[in-house]
Amino acid sequence: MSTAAMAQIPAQAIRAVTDAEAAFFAANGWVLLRGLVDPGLCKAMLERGKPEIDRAATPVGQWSMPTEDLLAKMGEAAAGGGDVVTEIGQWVEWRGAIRALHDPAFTRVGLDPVMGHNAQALLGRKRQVQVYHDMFICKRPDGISTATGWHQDYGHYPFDRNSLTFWIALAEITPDMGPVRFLSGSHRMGMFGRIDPLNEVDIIDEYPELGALEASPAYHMQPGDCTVHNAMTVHGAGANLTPDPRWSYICTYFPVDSRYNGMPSHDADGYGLKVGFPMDHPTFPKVPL
Ligand SMILES: O=C(O)CCC(=O)C(=O)O
Ligand SMILES: [Fe+2]
Repeated sequence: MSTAAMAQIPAQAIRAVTDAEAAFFAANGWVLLRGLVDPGLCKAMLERGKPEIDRAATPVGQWSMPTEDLLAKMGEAAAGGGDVVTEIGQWVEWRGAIRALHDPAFTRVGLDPVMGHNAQALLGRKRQVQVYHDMFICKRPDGISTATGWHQDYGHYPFDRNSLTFWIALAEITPDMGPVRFLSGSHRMGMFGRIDPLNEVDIIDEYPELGALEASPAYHMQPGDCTVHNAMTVHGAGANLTPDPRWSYICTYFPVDSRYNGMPSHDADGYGLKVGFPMDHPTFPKVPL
């Protein structure tokens, strides 16, 4: 971020969540936080992230790599401490701006103490949190990136506590760009397995009771607006049917007392973590420090 751009970002770049927002999150498993992040900081993140997306090795829209190979490739990069850009069909992502690169703009958001306090307020636990993963995401335009299938994040994470994800709009996102939607109350209905957006199982076919839940609106979002979802909340997104890319940044946090469960993961392999112990490694920074 240039010094001039940095100077325009206020010291308080993230606002605190309100009690009403925390109560909504507890009841529904997700919440929309209007104006969470300073728009100037979102602009800085967008400027830094856009060129990274062009590093995707796979040609646009020609994602054909088998899931295992893709995950292995991401794992190698992460275990080597590096960032990685991957085209996964539903989006193209740059993973590791904070964890691998300590990028100043992304770190400014993800490691802001207010984010840590917000995560605690929403999870309803007074425990410091740690960044699990962070991703700058582009859902490609004109339906090139496919819809994000309904899924629950919990089954993908190699630790034993509940966690949550902040999903921040970095540019205007209209309803037909595929903003993330949530099945309200699904966070209280148990585990629906590791149904991966990368495999083609329809979670609502598998668990018809989910079909009775109300889906959240496809919100029209401005830069800095954010949705947060509980790792137990079923969520998905439509394809981006507009000619403009859908730009967002995701940061996932887990409580510091979480224990590593040893499940292979391209975000956690290669750091010497011990099963049954906290994930006390600098690649999962603590917030607030
Ligand atoms: O950006 C999307 O379409 C989905 C994101 C998602 O699954 C997540 O943030 O957990
Ligand atoms: Fe997800």
